[in-house]
Amino acid sequence: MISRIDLRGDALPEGSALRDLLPRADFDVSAALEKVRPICEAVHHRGDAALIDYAEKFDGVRLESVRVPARALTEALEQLDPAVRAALEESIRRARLVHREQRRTAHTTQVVPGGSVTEKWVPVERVGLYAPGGRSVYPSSVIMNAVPAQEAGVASMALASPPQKDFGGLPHPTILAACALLGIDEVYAVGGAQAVAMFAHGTESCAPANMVTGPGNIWVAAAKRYFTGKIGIDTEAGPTEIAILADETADPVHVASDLISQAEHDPLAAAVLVTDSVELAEAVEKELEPQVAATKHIEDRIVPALSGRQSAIVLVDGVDEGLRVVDAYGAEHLEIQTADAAAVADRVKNAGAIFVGAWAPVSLGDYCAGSNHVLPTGGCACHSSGLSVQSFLRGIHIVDYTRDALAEVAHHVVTLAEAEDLPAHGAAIKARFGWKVPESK
Ligand code: HSO
Ligand code: ZN
Repeated sequence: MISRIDLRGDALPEGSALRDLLPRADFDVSAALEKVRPICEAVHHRGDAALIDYAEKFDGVRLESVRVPARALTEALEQLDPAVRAALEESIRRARLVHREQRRTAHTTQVVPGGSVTEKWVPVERVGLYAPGGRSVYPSSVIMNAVPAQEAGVASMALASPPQKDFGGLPHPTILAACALLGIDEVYAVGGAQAVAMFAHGTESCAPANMVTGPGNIWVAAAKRYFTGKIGIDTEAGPTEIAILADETADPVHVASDLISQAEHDPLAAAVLVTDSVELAEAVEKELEPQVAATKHIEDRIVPALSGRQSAIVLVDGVDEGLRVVDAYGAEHLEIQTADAAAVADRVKNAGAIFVGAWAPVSLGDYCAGSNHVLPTGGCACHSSGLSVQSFLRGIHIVDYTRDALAEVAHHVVTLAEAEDLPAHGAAIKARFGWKVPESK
């Protein structure tokens, strides 16, 4: 069901050559760009009318209005299964604990007497959250997007999610209930690329947002790329990935179940086991069969995900080589199931999030660890981090210099301006000192 890549014996190649040996899904966002362009343009020019037409075309419902009435949110919360409500509340509580501590306070650096730079942190004013419908109705993702935005102090937040035919054209009731729990009262029944376009341009019923975050399919990712520059985004969010670095101390039952847990998301989801133990590799291969057979989304997602070219068991000579492999891969989620897992985890450089030891599976992080589950995919972990309070803040430098502090450094500014052939830059300094460069002290 899952292929093997044997990297034992020879020395591992360096950098991108090593990365090229590792499996990865095809997720070609640029090819989808051309397809979303007309949708983005239609929403720009025709506003709500275009959103209503696309809902009919893609979601099979004719909407009166894209705005979800407040009463639908209250009703969804009232009808929510009490156990699901309790679990969502606990997830929110833990996420708040962690994200609250990411808040930043302004800091002033006294560069010279009379010259200072303060960095203040200002939340993005308005954020649009996207929550997918269809195969992935994830109220947990609403939490993971909303909590850091709220803890950052974002004042205005709206959510869009596709209208569901089976629910009278409203977004899925658990998404609405999650919004109600989080205090999000501005909700739109709009899906896909159209939702990103609605937030980017604004329409008659929805004011434009400065930033759009949230998971979605390739069309949502393409629309985010289309509008990058006009709006801020979180990540383009490709298919989910789990990598597990394990040695002979790992329990194959846990390893197999964790690989399957993320394969469950998508036929393109990636499950990669990196191990120096052939015994573990064999035991995991054996264990996958009955566990896959006993679960739900077998043929449509798990089997294609595990047997796809994006998934593999990678054999390495030792934990050191394993670390090089997982660093080259840069997984969205990385589990360390080795002896002394914390020390091994400490050495990892590239991963969206790291899960240490036998009792911290990715499923815990997906829902209730307190950590964020919006994480970089596709190897982006080597340059980006997961969603956090920081994602919703802008650091603004405030430069404050006195006359004396400017005079002291004026000759350097003028020299650099001349070196760059920008004499007017230098003149802006000289104008303040009778068109002369003040004497350097
Ligand atoms: N593992 C997914 C998030 C998720 N899992 C939502 C369950 N629900 C990407 O991090
Ligand atoms: Zn998941």
